[in-house]
Amino acid sequence: MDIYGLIFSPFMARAVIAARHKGLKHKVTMPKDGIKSPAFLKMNPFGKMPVLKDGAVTLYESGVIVEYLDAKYKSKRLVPTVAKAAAHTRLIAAVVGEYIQPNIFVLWRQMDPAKRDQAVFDAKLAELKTAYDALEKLISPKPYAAGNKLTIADVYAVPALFWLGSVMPRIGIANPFTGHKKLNKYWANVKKDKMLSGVLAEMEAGLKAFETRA
Ligand SMILES: N[C@@H](CCC(=O)N[C@@H](CS)C(=O)NCC(=O)O)C(=O)O
Repeated sequence: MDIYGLIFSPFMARAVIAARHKGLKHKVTMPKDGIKSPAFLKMNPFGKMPVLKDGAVTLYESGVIVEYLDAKYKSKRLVPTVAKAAAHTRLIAAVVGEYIQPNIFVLWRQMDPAKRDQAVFDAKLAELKTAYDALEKLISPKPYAAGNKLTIADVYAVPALFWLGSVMPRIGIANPFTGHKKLNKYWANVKKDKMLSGVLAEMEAGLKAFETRA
């Protein structure tokens, strides 16, 4: 299968983590004419990454891709079958997807104080803090976000926390998890996981290349 895009995109990283967790053979590629080319727009009319091509199936939207991979390739399930456990993993994913990732992007785009709408910036920072307070209550780093198995909670949390760790020091918040014992422990656990730390290294290199591009 092909996953189109650049891995430093958190949405892209969700798809890649899901595929790698399941041991699916895949290629991560940037389409040669970019994501706004007519050929790419045929696969995703919004011209955004990721796009998954799995045989005759072409999909966009990271959440849909992750759910598709989990439904089609049933080993190493990302969403537990028991309703309560499933809801718990999805709740963590939702907090990350709705309240962490979008707010980090707003802060990233407004890192330069001269180009900042301070009221928006402050509101997004406050919402972000509420979100990781919520996450601190929800996660149980044993060692993964929802327990002893990697789930959809990690698929969402790992890329978002990578972005959090990259953006926050640049706006003067060295360790956003100060006072968040479980989040600190979780992040240390993530770095010990071979597959996840490999993804993080690729995200780091990708973000650096993007930010220093000519
Ligand atoms: N809701 C989409 C968001 C995808 C998205 O915004 N991708 C960004 C990369 S982080 C993108 O491709 N942006 C390029 C653009 O909008 O031109 C998903 O979950 O897949």
